[in-house]
Amino acid sequence: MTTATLAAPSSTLSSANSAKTHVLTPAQIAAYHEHGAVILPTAINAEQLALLRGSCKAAMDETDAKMDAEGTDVLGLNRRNNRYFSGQPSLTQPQLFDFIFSPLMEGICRDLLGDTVHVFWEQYVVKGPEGGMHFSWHQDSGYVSADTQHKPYLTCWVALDDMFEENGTIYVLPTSRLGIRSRVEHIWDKATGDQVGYFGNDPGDAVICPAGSIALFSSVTFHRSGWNRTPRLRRSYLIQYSHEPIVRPGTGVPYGRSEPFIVGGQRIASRNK
Ligand SMILES: O=C(O)CCC(=O)C(=O)O
Repeated sequence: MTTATLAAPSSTLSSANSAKTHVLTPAQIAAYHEHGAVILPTAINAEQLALLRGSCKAAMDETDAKMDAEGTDVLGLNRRNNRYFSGQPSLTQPQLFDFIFSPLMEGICRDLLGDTVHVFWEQYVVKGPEGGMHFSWHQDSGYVSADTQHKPYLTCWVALDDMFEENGTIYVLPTSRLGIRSRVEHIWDKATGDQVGYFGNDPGDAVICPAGSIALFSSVTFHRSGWNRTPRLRRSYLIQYSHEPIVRPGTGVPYGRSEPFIVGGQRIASRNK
């Protein structure tokens, strides 16, 4: 499968931002279940793109401040001026709720997860210019401990810049090609801090798309991203929605966050700015 076959005709998204129910076509929903991923080109509008871009710098500054406080340039997956994973930015920048709980995201969640949906995680992923580091092959579920039972959840990866191989876009390995549809054990790479779960030769399908596109993939779909070899930042924003609260075994403590969004088919308007 190529990126072209993962992609939806853009015309199908023309009314996405006002959709109350279906955002995806039946063919896109089927593709998601068959391949573990589907791409919606130019799915968000200019206002939403500006909103997401607008908060990105502040999120990076927060990550820098955490590194400052710990007197380090490497914190978890973060490397100063090089690679940023700025987690849960909406908790300090509530304007992001407008996007997280937007009709567009509601429609996507209804189409792919059904009538019970929780916000599980969100983050900016930024690669610095001229060498922003790659990110290793993984399933997002590989970052959830093996003893935490959970149904595969949904990652919505929003391209905030035009994405291509030179600036370190993501590569997706369709589940239909790999034949793996459940979490596998990952190995921690001490040098990068990454969890790594695939060691084969398949390079995956590069997601080459304009800013504002969304790649939707399951938490058991393998993906990676490349180096940024351009002189500009490469920014993405991702939100993960789960079927259920995902909690640390024996503690009741959520792994990420567990905010009800849709419960029993009813949208819970729980977050206002
Ligand atoms: O490089 C990216 O934008 C993707 C990062 C990623 O794969 C992840 O956060 O799970």
